[in-house]
Amino acid sequence: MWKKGASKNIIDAELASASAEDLHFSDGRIFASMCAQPLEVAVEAHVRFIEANLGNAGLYPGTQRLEKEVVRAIGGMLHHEGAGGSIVSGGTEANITALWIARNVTRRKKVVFPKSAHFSFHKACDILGLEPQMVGLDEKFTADLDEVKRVVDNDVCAIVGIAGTTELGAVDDIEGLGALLPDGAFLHVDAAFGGFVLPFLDHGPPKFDFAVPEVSIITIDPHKMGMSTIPAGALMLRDEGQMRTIRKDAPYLDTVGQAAALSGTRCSAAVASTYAAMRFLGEEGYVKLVKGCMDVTRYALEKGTGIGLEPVMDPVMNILCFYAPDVVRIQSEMEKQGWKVSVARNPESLRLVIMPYVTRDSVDGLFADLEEVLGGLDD
Ligand code: 0PR
Repeated sequence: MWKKGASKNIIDAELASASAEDLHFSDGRIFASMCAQPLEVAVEAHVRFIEANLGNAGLYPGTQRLEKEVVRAIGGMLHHEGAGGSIVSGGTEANITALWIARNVTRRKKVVFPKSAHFSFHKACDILGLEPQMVGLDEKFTADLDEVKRVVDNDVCAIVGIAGTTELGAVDDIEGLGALLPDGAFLHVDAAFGGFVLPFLDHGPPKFDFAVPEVSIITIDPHKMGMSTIPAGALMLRDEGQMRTIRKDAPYLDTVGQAAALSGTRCSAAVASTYAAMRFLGEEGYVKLVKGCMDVTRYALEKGTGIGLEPVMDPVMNILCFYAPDVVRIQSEMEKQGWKVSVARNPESLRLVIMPYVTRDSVDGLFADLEEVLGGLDD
């Protein structure tokens, strides 16, 4: 610990130097992040609500009202105006909480999810003492329904479907999973990434949300394609009453004396930030944003095929993967050129996430260097 405090100028210089070591979205070189550069209006909202803590909601009726409005807006976007829920720290917390609720309601143990599921489901099973039952993928890289059918039984607490897989952006057949749901089990949809993309696509997105009657809970992250600040995830429930199954007494709190969230102190600035982003963009703004991302994604697809790369699948959303030889080496060679790309494992491929800050110019730059790297692979 420092003995004496430092001046603002010194702190500012130290922070500036640390920040200069970081990569920034504005550099146009990051193709491996699922978080966006938050909107200015969202950053300002975040700062304004920096001290709010919905962990003690009684002190913050205004923030609480904003949270209700945000939840209602997201519910409407997901075809259920009456949905309940809360703003949480991100997809991991939302997924853990979803399975926590499912376990407490059903008192069952088995969770069925595709191997494309985010690793937060393994964390959730670990913490909650649930049994993961992983199923393989079909030729569309979505949960294999035949396998799901084989493994479901009356021990199933939840089936998980992914609406926008982390690696490929594939969307599981949520209606198909719903048809296989055993009585009383939950259908949880992880739309952490896809939730702010699918509703705004112009090519007839697959049904993934509360429009599918079996869907019980949805994870959707404002801090990914929602343009909010980190940490903002959302847990959306068809039946808000189920939140009571995770409620704990907290008699000293200046609220109803009960808390129903995994976190105690909650970063409520993210509520304001999400409100600001959604209010500022509106549906029209997101349609435009997603269209921009999809245009750049298709442009990148052409660029890739133009240099002889084969896409793993036609991109449903703004994630694009190409088969390539020795992808790990390509990734590290690209890193030497200052590009951050990632590697998907299922199947092994070069993965590009085309977030709103990715421009055609940076795509041009990336593929020019990628072509050189590919040419030099035999050396
Ligand atoms: N569900 C899906 C489908 C996800 O893709 C992710 C995160 C989560 C849940 C968990 O969300 P949180 O990270 O908000 O808890 N997917 C990315 C990942 O873990 C997140 C990410 C973001 C990765 C920014 C890199 C990065 O620079 O790979």
